[in-house]
Amino acid sequence: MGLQGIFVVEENRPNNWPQTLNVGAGQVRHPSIAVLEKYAREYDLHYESADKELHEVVARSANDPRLIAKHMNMEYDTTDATDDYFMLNGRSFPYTLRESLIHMEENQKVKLRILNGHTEAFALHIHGHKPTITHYDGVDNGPGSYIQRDVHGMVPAQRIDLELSGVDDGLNSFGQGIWMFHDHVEKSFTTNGHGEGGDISLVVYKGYLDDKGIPLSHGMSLAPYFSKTLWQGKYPIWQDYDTFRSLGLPDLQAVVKPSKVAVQTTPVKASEAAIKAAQQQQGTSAIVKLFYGLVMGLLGYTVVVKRRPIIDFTLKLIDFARSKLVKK
Ligand SMILES: [Cu+2]
Repeated sequence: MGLQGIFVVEENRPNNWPQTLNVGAGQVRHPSIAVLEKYAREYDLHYESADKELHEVVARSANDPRLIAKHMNMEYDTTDATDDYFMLNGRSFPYTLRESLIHMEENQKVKLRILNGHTEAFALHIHGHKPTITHYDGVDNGPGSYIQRDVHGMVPAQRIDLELSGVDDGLNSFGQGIWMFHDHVEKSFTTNGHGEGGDISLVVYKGYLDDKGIPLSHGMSLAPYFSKTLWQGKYPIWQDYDTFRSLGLPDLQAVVKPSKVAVQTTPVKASEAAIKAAQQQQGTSAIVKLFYGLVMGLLGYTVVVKRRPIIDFTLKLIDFARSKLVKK
């Protein structure tokens, strides 16, 4: 959380004019000449998360930097913090489907610049494709470093550039259609604790969009996802998959009782006898320990103070033993 963005430095070449500001959606509408020489399109994918408690801390600080600093550093505990919202280019599912799609065409290559702005690790998975990493934090380390794989892991603040290929050869692409892409860290496909949400979006091939630019779905409507009931957590997202009601009607009002309680919330009290026994044990052992401490202290003190006579006595003893041995 915080102010973040992707700052792209383009090659210093004549006519290499890039788009200077890319807001929302992710698609770079006017990529540089250098990018267009290799790719059909370019997308910025900025992943970010937000903790509603932190948001609340800042909101009640009246825009006063002193209050913000006090609340953030002394009240808000980062070690206990958990993110509640996971976004791709500032949007969470289903609004990513409206604004952060990756458009593909067969045999085309698309450039993706990805920033992990989450507070935790991130694992980008583009279904049906195996993209190739070309740049690490903006650095091209040469062909030996280009790695093609299924899931690209990133730690916080890392950036990678990927080449997404639409060559349908069972390696680069598994064919045209609609493919999900998302962070494989499970909590990041939730929104305020409800699934599905978070930073899920789709790679959509040409011909798989409706006239409004929304991905075509088969046998179901995406409309309920764009209603209030979804983000209020009142719409169980998979229920419409059984359109013929072959499973009967779900009993949404059923009361669920957990079979066991994982976390004890009521304090456990020890019996009177156990408390007495513990007190007795603690009492005697403390006095005994004190006595031992006193004895050891006195002994140490005596050894230090009377060290001269002790050393003399020891030397005499050694001399005596030696003289006895020599006589023999
Ligand atoms: Cu996946």
